[in-house]
Amino acid sequence: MKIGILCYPTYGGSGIVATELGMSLAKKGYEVHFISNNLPARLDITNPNIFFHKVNVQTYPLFQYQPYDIALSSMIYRVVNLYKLDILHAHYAIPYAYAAFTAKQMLKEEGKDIPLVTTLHGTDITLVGQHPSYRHAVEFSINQSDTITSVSESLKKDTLKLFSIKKEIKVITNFIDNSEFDYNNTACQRMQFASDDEKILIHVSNLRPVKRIEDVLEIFRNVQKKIKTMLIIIGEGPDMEKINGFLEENPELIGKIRLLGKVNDLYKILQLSDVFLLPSEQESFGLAALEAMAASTPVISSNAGGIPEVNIQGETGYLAEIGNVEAMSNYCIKLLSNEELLLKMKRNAKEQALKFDLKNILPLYEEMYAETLKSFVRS
Ligand code: GMT
Repeated sequence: MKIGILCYPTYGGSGIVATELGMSLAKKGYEVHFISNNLPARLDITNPNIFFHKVNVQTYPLFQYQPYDIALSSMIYRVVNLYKLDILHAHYAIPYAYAAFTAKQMLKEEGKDIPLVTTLHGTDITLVGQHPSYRHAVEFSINQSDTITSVSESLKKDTLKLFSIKKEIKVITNFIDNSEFDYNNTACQRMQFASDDEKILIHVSNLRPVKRIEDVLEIFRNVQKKIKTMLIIIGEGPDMEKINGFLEENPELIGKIRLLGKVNDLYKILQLSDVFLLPSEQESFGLAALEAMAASTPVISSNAGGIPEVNIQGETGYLAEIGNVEAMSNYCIKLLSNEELLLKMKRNAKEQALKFDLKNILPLYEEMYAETLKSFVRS
């Protein structure tokens, strides 16, 4: 089967899921064509079954805004024709499902067609998709998809509440390849960040306002008053300034917070951490929490969106209402001050991550492709 994957190339969750999915399919022998404006961050282009098609946006003095969506739909149309793709898989409604619909219309003019799967990832539904500038186009392109998938039950519920969707939405959760976590050398690498008697809190995100970095910082401030702790923050984004502002107001914490930006060896750093913090305002699934659990790191989070489907209260970590920094700080202190509890939760976190293993989720995507193709041929 030849699959066209349309996705954001950046470090965000939707791009990561799309890339990991495509690479796993390619390893199984599928021919996978990525179409995006840049090479996806984690894409291993050395696999002969993987192709990358860069969308070039031709600039022109008359354009105030560069027409990416037009260039994208033209590229989808060309790749489908040139490489005889069997199915298109759009990750994120804007602009991918929308541009794929336009490409399908171009193909229909020539008596051809291709089935379209759209995977909803979160803020395309709950945030940006709600804006009047995009709402109708988002609803339209979701309804024009042959198959719709969502990454959690919670996102499915939100989509049905916020839009008028005429088709069934199939839930296929985020996944993780547990075989990528290797436990060698974590002790020696840990020394680079913390002393033996110090605990490590970690937060990984694109530092958008929905991630509530101010809560992460406040939790850390409360915890380190009771327990010797340091905080690692991984990622870059618009709320970086809030961290700098916090450090200006709390100069005594400067040496205790390490800002690592974007890193290549994320999994290694997660493995040497003690607790992952995810106090998000919105989170359709929380891939970052799953990555932490796969590294045997328990999660203290908000109960936003799909997080409770991944982080189980009192088992793999703790959850509190969005913004309840006090509760999250207390949970953190409780966990870090009880070695036995911490060890148990680390084990539980890993067990939970195994349920979302690639081995279990990849077949669901394969079945979904097969069913989509079957009903497309019939219709
Ligand atoms: O969380 C982000 O800011 C990135 C975002 C994206 O759209 O790329 O991630 C979303 O998709 C991920 C993969 O399906 C989910 O695990 C994240 O929970 C979801 N983020 C939000 O809903 C805020």
